[in-house]
Amino acid sequence: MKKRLPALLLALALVLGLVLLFFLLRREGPAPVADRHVPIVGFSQLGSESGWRVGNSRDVIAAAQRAGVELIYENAGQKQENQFNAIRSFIAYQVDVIALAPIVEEGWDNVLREAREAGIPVLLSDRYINIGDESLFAGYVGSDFLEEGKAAARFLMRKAAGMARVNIVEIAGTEGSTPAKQRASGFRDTLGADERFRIIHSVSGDFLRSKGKENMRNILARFDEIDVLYSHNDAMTLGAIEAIEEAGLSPGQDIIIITIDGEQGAIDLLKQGKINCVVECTPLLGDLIMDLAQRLARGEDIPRVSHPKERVFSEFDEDVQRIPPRGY
Ligand code: GYE
Repeated sequence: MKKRLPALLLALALVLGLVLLFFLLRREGPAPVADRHVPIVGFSQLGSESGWRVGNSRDVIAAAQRAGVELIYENAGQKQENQFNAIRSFIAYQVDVIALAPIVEEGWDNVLREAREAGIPVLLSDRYINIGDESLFAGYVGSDFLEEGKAAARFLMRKAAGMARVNIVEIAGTEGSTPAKQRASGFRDTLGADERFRIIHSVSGDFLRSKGKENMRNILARFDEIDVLYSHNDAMTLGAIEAIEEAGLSPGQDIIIITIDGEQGAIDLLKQGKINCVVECTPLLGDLIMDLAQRLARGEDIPRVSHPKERVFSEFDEDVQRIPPRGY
């Protein structure tokens, strides 16, 4: 019995020493594992349909590198089914945050419920969704498309002052997508009850240059008196302008051209007088996305909606020739 006492004391001292060491290391030692963890973000991009989209992908990838975020990038090639697959793979991989640029508004309930069950927050970027339970996503970062449609109409009202009749053709974006829906309704809301403005034809060009050209060719064959082309994005506008020129008409003169995005190609045509108005929609959302994703990864709340600052470029500006390079 007596011989065991020193051994017990020694063991006790050892345990005390270890406990002390543990607390010392905790205070001054390396950061806790949770703080050192590099956030992993799974980004489901919807496709590569336009220069805007390509610029958006490039910007998100660069912003992730700047922010020290590990990015898993999946491009769905314009198919919602592929976005479902990407999200499910992010869940299997146990990413910290899912960033989703949804191609259309409907159909996300099931897959977002799966993300919720896995405890992974979802950040919407670029486009919005229509969903019964809005708590299935944490927030949205992207443009105010309704305002873009309104800005397009405000330009037209100014440009058309003194015109007795304004026949408009509209080439719209992907059916069921937020920008296509809201750019159409914002435009109509602002033109309002003024009967001079008549939208004589509206067709979807799926945000693709090739379909912009094809649609415009058909429109020119079918209608004689077109005063305005309102096109939902620059890619389709560039295609439509090709068709207008092939028909022997002068874009910007014979037909007023209003477009949305602000790609370099469209700004160049504004400078040449072939486009009359470019409503800016910036794809440079990467830094904003990374900032919000990092906050979500830390378990913080984020604003429900974040819009970037945007402007309108038009022939009414004094300094059109001095618009700096756009970067997309
Ligand atoms: O205007 C278009 C792209 O969702 C805002 O999608 C985006 C739109 C953009 O293809 O060029």
